[in-house]
Amino acid sequence: MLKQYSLRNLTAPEVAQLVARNTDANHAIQDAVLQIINDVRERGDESLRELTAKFDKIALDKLYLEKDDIEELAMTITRDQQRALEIAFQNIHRFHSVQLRKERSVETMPGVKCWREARPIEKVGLYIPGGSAVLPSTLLMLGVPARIAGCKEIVVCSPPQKSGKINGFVAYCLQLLKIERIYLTGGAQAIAAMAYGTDSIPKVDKIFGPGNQFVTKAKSLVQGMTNVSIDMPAGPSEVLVIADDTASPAFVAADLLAQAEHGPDSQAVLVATSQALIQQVNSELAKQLEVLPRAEIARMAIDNSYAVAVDNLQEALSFSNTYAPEHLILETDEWESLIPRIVNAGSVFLGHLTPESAGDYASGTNHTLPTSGYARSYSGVSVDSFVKKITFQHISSEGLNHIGSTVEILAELEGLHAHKNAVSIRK
Ligand code: HSO
Ligand code: ZN
Repeated sequence: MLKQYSLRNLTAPEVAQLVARNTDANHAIQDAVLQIINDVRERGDESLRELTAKFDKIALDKLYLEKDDIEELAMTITRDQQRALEIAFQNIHRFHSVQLRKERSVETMPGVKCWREARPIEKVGLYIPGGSAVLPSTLLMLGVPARIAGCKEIVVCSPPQKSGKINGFVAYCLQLLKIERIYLTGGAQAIAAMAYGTDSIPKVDKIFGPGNQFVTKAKSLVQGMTNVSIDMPAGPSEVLVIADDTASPAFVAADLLAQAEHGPDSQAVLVATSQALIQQVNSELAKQLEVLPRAEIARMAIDNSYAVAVDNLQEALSFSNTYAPEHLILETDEWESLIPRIVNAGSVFLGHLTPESAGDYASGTNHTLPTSGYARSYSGVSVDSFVKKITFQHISSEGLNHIGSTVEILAELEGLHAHKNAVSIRK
């Protein structure tokens, strides 16, 4: 059950300790991941085959599936399941389409025109976690904005299933996205393959996608070791629920468990305005856990989680801002007045009828979000993540008259005479 704290009794260092997560203090994860990265870098496909045999228990000959296989697998799912994936696809597409807005050009001085234009990142790598749960929804969350941005090459990696293939849902999503190949590799080795390239797997410019602590560590490490960039450190999933006496303990428990079932390292934090509410949620957790197929995983995550009692919603929000949750759910009638006070959060779910699950799958917002406190400085994945913005400027002779002397003076004061001359010679 959730451990209970009272914010009033916690010192600042105790709060800091409570909100710290995913720290890898003795570098055990880093050391293991570094070994994998170096092996893939040196031995390419051979290393990928060995690591897939070791971690996924599959002996692969060909490291990818193509159009025909994908088509065949996609046909194994029911029409209802296809419809649900199509609706999710459409809503995600609708929400992300408006993100490609053109900026207007600005004349900073008469004749000096500056503007920005977006260009797609040419080669992107999408990591789709497998593990104990396969997440086709993640393929939609990454593939849709990549398509809207216009990326030329979309490389998708996902660990193979026991069958040595992928599941039909992932296959159907590949079809919706018009992606004709998927690479059968997972974990830190998939990240290394996309960062360095192997005979089978192309090197990409940017790597996207959530994963366990190993995948997240691999993304951070390759970013420092090559010229590849990453979307964000998106590690084990987490939620923070703020609840007051208008909340339904059953709804709150359901939301905490939806997070907890992701993995034993997931975190589900409850911030409640009374101890009594925490107790009610705890007994709901016990009840709902009894019938959950993934109860064992969820129980471990709940045991790693906690509840904090606060005196009022303002205090709750201040704790949440310190925690900087990936997902924040406001289960209170007062949700609207709290919005302006939210400073750090990846994605926010408002009111009693807005479960995180809606955003995880189908409402339209992206579910690839910053975890482990990175919501302090990172945004979730969007179309912006798949483009870079290039600035342009044009100066006319009128413009040069206006700006010339300013540049000459600034160049002179920095002692950079060639800079000054590049203006003077044009006058
Ligand atoms: N909660 C996860 C996303 C997900 N949930 C996928 C279900 N499938 C990270 O935001
Ligand atoms: Zn989820």
